[in-house]
Parts: sequence; C-alpha cells; structure tokens
Amino acid sequence: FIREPKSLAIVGCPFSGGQPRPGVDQGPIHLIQAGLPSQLEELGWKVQFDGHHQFEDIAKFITSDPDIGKLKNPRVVSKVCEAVAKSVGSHAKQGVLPVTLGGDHSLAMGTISGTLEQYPDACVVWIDAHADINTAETTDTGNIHGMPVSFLLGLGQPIPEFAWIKPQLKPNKIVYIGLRDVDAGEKKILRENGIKAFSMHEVDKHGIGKVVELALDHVNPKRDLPIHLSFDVDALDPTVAPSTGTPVRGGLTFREGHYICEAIYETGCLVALDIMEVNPSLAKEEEVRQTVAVGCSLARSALGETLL
Ligand code: 4U7
Ligand code: MN
Ligand code: MN
Ligand code: MN
Repeated sequence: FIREPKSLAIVGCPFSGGQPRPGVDQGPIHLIQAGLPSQLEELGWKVQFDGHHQFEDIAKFITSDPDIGKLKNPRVVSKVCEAVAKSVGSHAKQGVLPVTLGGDHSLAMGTISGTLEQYPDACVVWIDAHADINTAETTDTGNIHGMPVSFLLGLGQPIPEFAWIKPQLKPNKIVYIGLRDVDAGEKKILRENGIKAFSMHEVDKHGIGKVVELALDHVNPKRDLPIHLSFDVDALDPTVAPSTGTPVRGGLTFREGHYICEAIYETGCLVALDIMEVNPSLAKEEEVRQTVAVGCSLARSALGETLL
C-alpha cells in the first residue's frame, strides 16, 4: 500500500479539547523535540514534517462552545478532527503513511476517517486501556476522547455538529488489545455489536504473541488488508508510561507494547499510525522523559525497527 521509497508524514496534533487535563496538547511537541523525525529517517523512511497543526485558527472561529447534551467542547473537537481527517486523507492518497502524534484520542475520529477515505477496506487495531466507545447517551464524563469509536461506527443518536463523519467503520473491522477499564455502557455496546476485544485478561492467559495473532486473524485473516494502528500510551502500564491523563494499573509491559507494533509492521499492511495521549505535564521530569521516549520507540517499532 505504501509506495517505495517508503515515505511518511508526521501529523502533529497539539490538541487537548477531548478531555479536561491541560498538557496533552504538548505531547506532539515533546515527541518531535525528542528527535522522532530523525529516528524514523534512520529506519530508511523519507520523513515529511512541516510543523504542527495550528488548531488555534479553528478555535478562534468558535467563540463559544456550549455542551451538547453531555458532550464537552463538541464543536471544537469536531472541527479539529475534520481538519485532521483531511490532512491524514491527503497524505494517504499520495501513498505516504500518516503518523499522527496526539494530543488526546478524540483525534482518532479524524485519523481513522482520513484512512477509511483512502482505504475503505482498512481495519483498525486499537491499543488502549479503554474502549473509547461511549456514545453521547452512555458517557459519564462527557469527554469526547472516550467516544471516538462510537462516532466512527455511527452508534448513538446522530449529532448534527458531527455530521461530516461518515460511519464507515464496521464492527468486525476493529479489534482491541489491552483493555482493563471499560464502562458498563461500553461493555454492553461491545457485546451487542459483537466487537472483538482482547483485555489484559487475555494477554495474561495466552501471551501477547498469541493475542496479536488472534486479533489479526479476526480483522485481517489473510493479512492482505490495510491496517490503521491507533496506540493510546495508557495501554502500557503506568510504570512504563506514567505521564498520561488516564493511567490504569495492570497494563502492557514495555515489551508487550513494542511486540504489538513490531508484529503489525511485519504484516507489511500498516497504512497509518497514531501515537496518542502523551501528556508531558502530569509527572516528574524523569517520568515525562520516559513516557516521551516510549512514544518514540513505539513509533519506531511500528515503522520497522528490529531488535536484531
Ligand atoms: B482514552 C472514560 F469514564 N471511559 O469515557 C470516559 F473512564 O482516550 C475514560 O482512552 C476514557 O484515554 C479514556 O471518560 C479515553 C472514563
Ligand atoms: Mn486510554
Ligand atoms: Mn484512548
Ligand atoms: Mn487517556
């Protein structure tokens, strides 16, 4: 899917409006400052990066953004994601692999919409402690970073402000790994839609190698479909990635997280990558450095770095 010479574009998304904690907008800035572009060049990629998205321009036009039902910052989140969808979509159209740096995970409404525009048969591998599948009806918090999957699937009552999102994703085209903090309403949605999920229980039971194999067997049985990998760093254990907004104990080890990325790279089917929810303002300096470094190394693993 990705033409030679291998080329990628970094889509820097300094955005935090899908959740309440300031600082996650600085995630992409830290990932770039840590040297991610040159690290990816060393793996043989031609790397395009023309600076971070300037979402202030969007926010400026939306002078007031009252809640819609429980949804917080709905217009800003929607407009930002629409811009991200265009950016990801246009890179994908040119055979360039978009690497989106978040920012909060609401951005995945944009990234995955952009991917599906170019690759309608793509599947999504979603690595997270959370299912991010609340609807406007089921959400307790109103934070849209807990809802992107439901919008992509077209679940819940339609919301006019989000009408640009084509519900192009089908429930059998997404698979989760790493879940351990799923709301009751989300469990019901997963069950009723037959959505495949491998929680930490399955990782403990089968081991990560088997889980990735089973996950890919579900969404990509012949290993011939494009893959969008959306990686929320809170899938990792907080001892591995402490500086994130919604840490949950009992997560993936450093190696389990990287193994997932390596195995997906090995399929040769990766067409888009998201590294989300790095928040450099939520931990001590050394923990921030560690979290940013892990974000970079997950990206490298997904883009071809090997141990030998
Ligand atoms: B993340 C939550 F209630 N489910 O909806 C919600 F527990 O992108 C958390 O995975 C969502 O970090 C976490 O707010 C979103 C909560
Ligand atoms: Mn999460
Ligand atoms: Mn998430
Ligand atoms: Mn989070």
